[in-house]
Amino acid sequence: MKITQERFVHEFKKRLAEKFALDVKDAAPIELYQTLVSVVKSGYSEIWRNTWKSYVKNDQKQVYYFSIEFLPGRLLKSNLLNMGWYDVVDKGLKQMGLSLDKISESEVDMALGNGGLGRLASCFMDALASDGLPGNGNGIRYKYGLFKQKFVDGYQIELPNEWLTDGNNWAVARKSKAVDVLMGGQVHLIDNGKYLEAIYEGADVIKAVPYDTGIVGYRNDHVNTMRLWDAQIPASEEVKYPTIEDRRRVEDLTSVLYPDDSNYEGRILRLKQEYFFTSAGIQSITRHYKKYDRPLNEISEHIAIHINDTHPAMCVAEFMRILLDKEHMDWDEAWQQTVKTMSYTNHTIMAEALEKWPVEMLAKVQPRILQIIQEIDRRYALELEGKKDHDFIERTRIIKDGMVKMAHLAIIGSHSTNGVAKLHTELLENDVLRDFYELYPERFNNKTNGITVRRWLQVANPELAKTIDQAIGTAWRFDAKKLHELKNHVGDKKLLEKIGKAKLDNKKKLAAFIKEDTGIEVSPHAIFDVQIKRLHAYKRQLLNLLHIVKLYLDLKDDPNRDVEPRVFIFGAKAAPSYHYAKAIIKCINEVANMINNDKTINDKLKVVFLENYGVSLAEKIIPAADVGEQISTATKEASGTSNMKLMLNGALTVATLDGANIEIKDYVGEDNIFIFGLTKDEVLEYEKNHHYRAAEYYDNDPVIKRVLDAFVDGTIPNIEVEGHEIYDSLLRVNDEYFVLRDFASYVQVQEAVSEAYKDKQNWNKMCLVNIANAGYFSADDTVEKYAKEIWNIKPNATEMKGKAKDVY
Ligand code: NBG
Repeated sequence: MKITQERFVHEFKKRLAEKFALDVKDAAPIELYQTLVSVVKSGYSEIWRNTWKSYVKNDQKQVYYFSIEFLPGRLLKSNLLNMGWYDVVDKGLKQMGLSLDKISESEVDMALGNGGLGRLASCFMDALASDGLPGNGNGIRYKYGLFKQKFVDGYQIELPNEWLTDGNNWAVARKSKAVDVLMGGQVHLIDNGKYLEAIYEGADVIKAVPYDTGIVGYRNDHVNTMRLWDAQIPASEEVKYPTIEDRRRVEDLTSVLYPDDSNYEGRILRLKQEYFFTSAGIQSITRHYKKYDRPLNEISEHIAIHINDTHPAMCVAEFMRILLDKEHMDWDEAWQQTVKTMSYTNHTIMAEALEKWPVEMLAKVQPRILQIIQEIDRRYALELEGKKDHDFIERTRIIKDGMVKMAHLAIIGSHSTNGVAKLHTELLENDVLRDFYELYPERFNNKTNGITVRRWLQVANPELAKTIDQAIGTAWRFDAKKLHELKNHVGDKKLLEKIGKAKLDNKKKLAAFIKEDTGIEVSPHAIFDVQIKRLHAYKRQLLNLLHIVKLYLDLKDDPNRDVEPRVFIFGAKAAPSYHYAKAIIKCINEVANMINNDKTINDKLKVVFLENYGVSLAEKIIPAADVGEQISTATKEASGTSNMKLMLNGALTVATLDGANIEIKDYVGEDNIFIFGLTKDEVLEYEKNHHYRAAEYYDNDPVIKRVLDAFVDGTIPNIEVEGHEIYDSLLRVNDEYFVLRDFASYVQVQEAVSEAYKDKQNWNKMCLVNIANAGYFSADDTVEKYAKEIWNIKPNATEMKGKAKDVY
């Protein structure tokens, strides 16, 4: 829909009157927000319909991206930008005395994920649409998103995140597209003379209702769908659930994201969720496919199904179930189609995340799926007999010692397995999944992660985006790689100054937010040093904290020390049952209290831990960051994506040679990044030979000793329990993540950071080099590679990209 300022204002007022019987001046922010959403939605609804129709008309191959997490964040600004409406709406709202920024704050983040995995899925959704590719999301519509984090006395408290209180304004419920998912009970296979019929007895029938959200492509008249499933009770089954409690048992299936799986009940609920959204998705895909009378033995030429991490691995078995039980295909043909249709991404080598389910549990949740997995496993072992030795088969089979290994199911049942950064894929091939790589070398490939430059630069950092436009024009807004043209401007002092100015303005804004949110006063002229990600031992927020304590103790010794003032900013949630991570949060908060209230250090150090880290908070922090901390133990972080977002916004990275940091270093060059710490080979060597002795570092390095003692000798107040826990984890449990081993090297590189910051012009030049290279991590390009090399899907024939360029 073509929009002008006048038309927008007219439409907005009309809808506000219709919806709420209000004038602009009487409307509350949430009413303004809901009105704006309805205008925006109507602006793309026709394109949404047409996009879908064109897929059908052109019989286009589509990909379905199955992910147990999606973290879209707020959609308002990003939709406006992608539709090309941003400026018109911004001005129209101003004309009515309103502010887009303020209205946008009324939108509750759609926080249906934990961290990198979910955010990547959402960046990919945006990129699929912006590339004009036929791609659909498939996930769960949790009633409660990731918990809301509060700090009380420095401790993390988890509150429910009721994101649906005001309804979700973007999604459309499509009750007519509901499907039934069967769970529990028993199954019998009966030979009816023609085929084996699966008879279910005592199974629960759950109605899966899809909620569709339009995913608007960037200025290309293309809108895809993210489909999230809700669990309800089918009318036919209502009598089975007479009480509210009974009903709740069913509806709770989609209540919370990652129910606490520290107990049996939590684990079984999680497994049910996995089957629920997998089955609902596969059923709706096959139902749609059949509508057009296409032969099922060609289905892999028309659809691709992507298994995002192991949670949707049951796709393999569910797809087989439909082809075998419903379509009566023979096993070999069904298997061939399944393997050709499925592809899988691994997102971590941490053993805890490679899911395994007890056979007994799967039998309870879906006995037919267990049967099919057992048969896949049996045939797998049979086929390898005589070709591979016994140990190999036992190591790689799907079911072993009463456990079902979901990663093995995903690899054996798909034609592609990829890692998410070069190093990660190399580790999969040579170490974690070595056997499978030996068996199926052609299935393995790397797809380094990417981010959507639209949200993370154009929306989050309009100041910098404009500065870039002035230097190199606007083509980068369509093709992020073009940011590399900035490299021709490294000597442009005016531009460097402008980049510095944009950063300073963003820091002032963040400083104001910090003051309002926490009461802490920080100077925008200090270095803003940022670590934002999930709290996990391997990500080593603790290393950052030890360094902060060192700097503080140095200042206590000599308050006049010449140090570059720094503000350390943290954002992180810890899993509710992850005790150690919560102890680290408590310690960071207590160190922050101690430092921020100590007048003797003349504001040279500040520590700010912002509550409730999520996509929207990240959009405030990242544009203001000078330094990004990417300090995981080498080999442990599969890729990282905040590293990409931060560099894109002109932050310099302090990094170990881990995940995508290595590729960042290769692009920007060693002079424009701060590398420290053990390498992959050194870490692997330590892990193999067990000759690391953390205590030696404590005994031999007086700085380490002094810093660690501060955790247990009362120097840092209020951490009697947590301080000891951390001290013990490093010295008695021998420091699993080599924090002490990397400490000296970390301190050294941080000194180099402080030194570099003194020369502002050179610092800004380094920022520019980082921005210029960040376009190589655009999700648009990453997704294009998935499309070509894995899914074999093509953009819509009448791509609008070129056209949109002209109107910009
Ligand atoms: C995470 C990795 C990150 C990676 C994201 C996206 C999981 C299971 N894995 O390093 O830890 O960037 O996935 O690939 O959340």
